[in-house]
Amino acid sequence: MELDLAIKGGTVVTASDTIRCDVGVRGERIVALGENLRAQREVDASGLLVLPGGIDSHVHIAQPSGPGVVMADDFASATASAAAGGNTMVLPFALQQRGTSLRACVEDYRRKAENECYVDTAFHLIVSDPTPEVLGQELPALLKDGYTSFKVFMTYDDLVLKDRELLDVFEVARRERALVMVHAEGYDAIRYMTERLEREGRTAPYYHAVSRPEIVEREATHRAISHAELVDVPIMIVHVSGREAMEQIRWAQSRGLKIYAETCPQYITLTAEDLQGPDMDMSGAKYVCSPPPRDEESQAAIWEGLRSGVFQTFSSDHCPFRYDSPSGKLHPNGRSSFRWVPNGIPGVETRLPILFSEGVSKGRISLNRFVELTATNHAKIYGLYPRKGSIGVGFDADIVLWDPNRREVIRQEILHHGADYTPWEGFEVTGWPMMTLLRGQIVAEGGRIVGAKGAGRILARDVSAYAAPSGT
Ligand code: DUC
Ligand code: ZN
Ligand code: ZN
Ligand code: ZN
Repeated sequence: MELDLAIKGGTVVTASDTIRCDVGVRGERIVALGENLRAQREVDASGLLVLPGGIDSHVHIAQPSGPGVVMADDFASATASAAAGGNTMVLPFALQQRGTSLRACVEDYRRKAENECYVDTAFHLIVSDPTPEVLGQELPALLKDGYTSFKVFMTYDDLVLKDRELLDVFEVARRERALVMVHAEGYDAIRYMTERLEREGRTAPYYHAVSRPEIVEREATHRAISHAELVDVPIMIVHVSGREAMEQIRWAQSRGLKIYAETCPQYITLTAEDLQGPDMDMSGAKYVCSPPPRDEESQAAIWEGLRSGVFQTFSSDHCPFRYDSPSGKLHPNGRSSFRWVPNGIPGVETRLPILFSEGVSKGRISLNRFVELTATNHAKIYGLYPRKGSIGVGFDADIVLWDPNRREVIRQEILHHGADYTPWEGFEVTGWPMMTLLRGQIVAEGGRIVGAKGAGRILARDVSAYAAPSGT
């Protein structure tokens, strides 16, 4: 068979297997796995791992984040950063702003992304205004158009859903087979803590973490699970930060409920202490994200959950703001209280190296589990499998060549995102992406972007088998 590309001499890793073989590509797809494949274009992968391109199913790009606040990435910079970090697909959010049509919001994001992306993208929706029109017509129509998952929030003034609204939204998801992602932190408890801290004059960025302790996340996680059980709908609890919320999820899973869970690099590498900065100063804002990072005991719990299967996905929750900017972390209002510091940190480019280094290189998880947590499960859960998420005949040739022994120090100056800092400045890793291929074409190589802007497509997704209710 005539091949366009052969990746030769590497070790192919999937969620279940590790095999020495060549990978043959014709057009955009993998058409052969075998020995001694020959092609017009050959890439020498000896000494390297041949992994499915990373899929990051939780990133925020060009999302409105409050008055005067601007996200640091557009679709071009975010997807370039993703590609340089070994990813071939990202799933950002199309956020519905209250009082507006969900469809109009989606079209708006599509316009921003069209002809801008270096890797493939597909949008989740964020439902913030579940009117009868949205629940009855817009959402079902969008789900049929391939937007098969959406996120809901249990906190934030502009986004929070009341319990009754959550239940109504869950019911639509059950009926339409959509996968719901839940941001589980309790609105009222955060309000209470925030006002108490502000009264006491405790307003530095560090108190962001104090205002959202684990109990706040645990309570909301329990409530989300209970509502999902009542309706009988599977849900994905995103960005789980520590032991307390995780125990709720484990409990639900042990009872046979379809509760899925995601965690992120910040919860295995950062702690609330990082928000203190050197001197309880504004530099702690660089680490303000929600939920906040916890402590070392929680990090250990998250590792246990990654190993034992409580978590299905490991995403970045890339949500970049510039630090040294009045439209970013140093927004003028943020000096009066942590409550006005934009929530989120950049991480789409560093997700894979951090999990590989801390997980695989340090012997905490297997290589196959790494692939499952960073690519395969994202494709399966979000309706992209068997097109994306593995290396096998028929899959898109979305591949990253990975050097398991390469040592790097994460530094802002080597990254491609639009932020002006990384929370992992100086963090040492073993294992690094050397080449990223999107549907058979090289997008990033040796830390340089060589792909074409606009080569990334906006994809529709299938309904996910993971979204099927357990009952009838
Ligand atoms: N939730 C996210 O998913 N990302 C950033 C901030 C937030 O609250
Ligand atoms: Zn969230
Ligand atoms: Zn309870
Ligand atoms: Zn997020």
